[in-house]
Amino acid sequence: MDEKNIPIRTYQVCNVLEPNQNNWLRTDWIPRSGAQRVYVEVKFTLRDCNSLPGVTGTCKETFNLYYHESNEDRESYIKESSFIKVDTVAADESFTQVDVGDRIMKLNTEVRDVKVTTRKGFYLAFQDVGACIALVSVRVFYKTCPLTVRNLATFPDTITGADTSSLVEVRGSCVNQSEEREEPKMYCGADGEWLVPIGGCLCNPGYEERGGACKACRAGFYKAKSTDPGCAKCPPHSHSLRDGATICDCHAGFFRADTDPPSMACTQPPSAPQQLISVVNETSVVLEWTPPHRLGGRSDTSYSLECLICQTGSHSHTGGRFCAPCGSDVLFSPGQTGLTTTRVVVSELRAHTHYTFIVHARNGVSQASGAGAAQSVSVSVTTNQAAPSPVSSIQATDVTRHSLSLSWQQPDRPNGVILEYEVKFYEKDQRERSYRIMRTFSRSVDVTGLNPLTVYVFHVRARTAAGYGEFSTPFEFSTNSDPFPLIGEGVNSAFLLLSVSGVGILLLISAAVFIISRRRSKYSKTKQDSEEEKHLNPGVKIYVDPFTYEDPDQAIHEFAKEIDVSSIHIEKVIGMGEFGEVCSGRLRVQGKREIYVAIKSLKAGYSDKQRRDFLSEASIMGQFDHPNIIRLEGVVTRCKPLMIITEYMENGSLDAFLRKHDGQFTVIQLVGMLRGIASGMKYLSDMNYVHRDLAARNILVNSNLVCKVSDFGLSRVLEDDPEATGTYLSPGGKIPIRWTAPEAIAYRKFTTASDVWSYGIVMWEVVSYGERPYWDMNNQDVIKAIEEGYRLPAPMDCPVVLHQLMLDCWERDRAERPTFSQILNMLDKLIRNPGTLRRTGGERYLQCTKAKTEISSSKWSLCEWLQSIGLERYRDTLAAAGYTSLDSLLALTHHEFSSHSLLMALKQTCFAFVDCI
Ligand code: ACK
Repeated sequence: MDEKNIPIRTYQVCNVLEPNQNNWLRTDWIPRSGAQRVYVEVKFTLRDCNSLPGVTGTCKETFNLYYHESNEDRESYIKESSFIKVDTVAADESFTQVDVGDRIMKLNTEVRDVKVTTRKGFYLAFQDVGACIALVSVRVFYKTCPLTVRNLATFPDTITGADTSSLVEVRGSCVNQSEEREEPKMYCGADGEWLVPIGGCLCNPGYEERGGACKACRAGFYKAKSTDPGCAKCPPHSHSLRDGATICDCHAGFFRADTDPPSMACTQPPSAPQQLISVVNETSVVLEWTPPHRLGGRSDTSYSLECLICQTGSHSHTGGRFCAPCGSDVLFSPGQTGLTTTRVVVSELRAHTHYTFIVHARNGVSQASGAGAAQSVSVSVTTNQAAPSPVSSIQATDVTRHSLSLSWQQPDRPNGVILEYEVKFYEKDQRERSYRIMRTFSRSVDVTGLNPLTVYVFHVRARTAAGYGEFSTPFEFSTNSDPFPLIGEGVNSAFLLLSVSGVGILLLISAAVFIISRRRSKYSKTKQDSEEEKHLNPGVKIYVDPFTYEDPDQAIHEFAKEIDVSSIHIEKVIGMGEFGEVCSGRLRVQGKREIYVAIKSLKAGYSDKQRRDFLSEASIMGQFDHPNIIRLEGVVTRCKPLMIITEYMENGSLDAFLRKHDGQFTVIQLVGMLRGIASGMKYLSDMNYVHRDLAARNILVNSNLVCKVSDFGLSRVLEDDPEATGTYLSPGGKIPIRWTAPEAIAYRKFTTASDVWSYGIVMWEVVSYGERPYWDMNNQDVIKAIEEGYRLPAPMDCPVVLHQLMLDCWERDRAERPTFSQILNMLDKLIRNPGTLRRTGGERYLQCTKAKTEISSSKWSLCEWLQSIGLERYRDTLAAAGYTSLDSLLALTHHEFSSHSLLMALKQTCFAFVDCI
């Protein structure tokens, strides 16, 4: 009976009373089936010898387990001696008690293992040597490490090794849709357990690991490389429609460059570059533009420049001009293609020639998209006159003791008709200490009066209407000892000496005159308000004050064109003017193309004076014709409301425009705007017109960043400008204090020089992107601070040269201020040499911070500190106000501090000032 009282069959033996027992029981042949170590689990019961009375000496409590390896599955007789003993098996302590009737049976389970490697199979045998034993069951098995998938590699069911310590190395195979990363390997231990896996596989592109298998990426996802961690969502502007995508396709209109990784969003080519401006300087042109409005989602925008040389003609390309590519002799700096900066200097152009420059913007997908002309902007320019280029080579012939004949080629770029050549030469030993000059109309000259056997150095230069070009490089020729023919013998060296010393004296005198004139004034003394002088100057058009006309309508019809109201199409209101609304709209005059215009109207119910004042602006504007002065298209006076029609300026007034684009322009662009304003003001001053209300709010800006002076009229300075104030002095009207020169505030001395002062303020407004001059100081404080010598400081990042120009415009003595013509020259020079704009006063603010530490350690005197922050010119003023030491400043309360206008101004100048204190 077994534990559950079910009858079972057992092999039994119990010859405990007889000595020398040797009873064998043998199994059938057991095939090895590839196993190398087999396990034998034996279940048996064994009688305790003590429980058997009278058996001492013969009774045993063990049996022996044997095995015999064999290829034969039917061996009928195997000798006992051919069996190998596995073990002597004893009953275990932990046997199970089984009640069998009135007896308690103890069922033992013992497992033994044995290496079987030599034959196909084996037999087991049990030897009893005198125990009372029943063999209940024998189970024979071997162990395997079961089939498994690790690191995406499948490892098969593997039979363990022969020894208890042996490890079987197994190579895995990659699962479907995967590839080997590193040879997948694992060891199968003797106990049937796998050890740590080595290497493994990775899912193929388009597949990711899910539950130990490689599954296709779903639509909308992709996996590009097997090493990518998993399927990723398609990047912006792309999609995948089917499962298993290795890359996402771009949406229509979006592209991917060959070098773009699949994880990058699909992108677009850039839009056209913007705001291309050109500044012509003789035969070079500076082109500058701003990056495209739309970069297409990429950061690899580059530009290339197309240069076309154009002749005016009947051809339809480029606006009725015939254009051909510029020659290879044109220079582009820093280059013509692959540009990453937005400024190019084009030089070596021909003088007096029309050019068209096209700036193309491209990026990595421009080619893929097949995009062409849409991404470019162009500008047409005409180069100015320029001096001829240097003569490149000189030859000497007919050389004798005292003479030689010199000849040369015309310069490569004469840039005009050559009027004459100048030859300069000297003895090489003398260097240029004494030289002779000869002039000739032809390309050769006979030089005589030379010393024999002497080396001479020759330079030649050409002159056109534009002036002299540069001298050629030096060419050396030597006279010889040949006496024949002695041309020009009469010119001896004494004459040479005389002429040279004459030239020297002349040079000395002119240098002295130059130095003296420089000493007198930085800007050659100007007759800022010498109306008489201009009246005397024939050919200069003088502005006519419309108020000198008795009948104001006569003035208006003299200077402005009457426009038929039916040709005006008003579109929208853009602002409020002094006399009524300002609208934008279109004007179509017969025979001309339609243009955009601004329309100012005079509101109903006006007085006679208002009508006159309103129309006076048109009468003034109508007299001007300059690219930097707002152009009058005409007036409507024959029906109501009265209107003044001017050209339309897309970007509105300059102050608001700059505030809107704070920090977005290059210094060159800002200087370009200032140049435009200066050019307009020069024109006005040449016409003897004094503007009186020059301020950034009265400058208008068009879509090409061209600035034009506007807001003309006589009464308006006194009445319509909200900046003008009537509370301070001015029996004659209101004055925009912050923009007005001190003499104009004090005794209404409005002149071109006071316009120059206002221009300096406009410069400051432009460079500070529309900041309010003198910030929140009140008008009284501004007047006082100016009186005490305070001037606006350089705005952030303002080039030192520009601030110096502002300070010059703000000279107390109006005769010391530059003229608009000088300002214009100066700005042109800066544009030609942008390097000069590089130095800014930024370092002063640094020094301010430094001063703070120095002051707290009381190392500095007041004077030293003012010096360190570039404000030493205020020392005397501070001293006069009783501040002679840093301590006296430190003792100031905040209230006292802000009640002193100069200190207030200083505070604004150096924002660290308060902190310093
Ligand atoms: O700053 P804004 O837009 O520019 O607002 C004022 C407003 O009308 C009242 O003067 C605008 N404005 C005046 N003249 C013109 C013009 N010719 N083109 C465009 N805007 C103009 C000005």
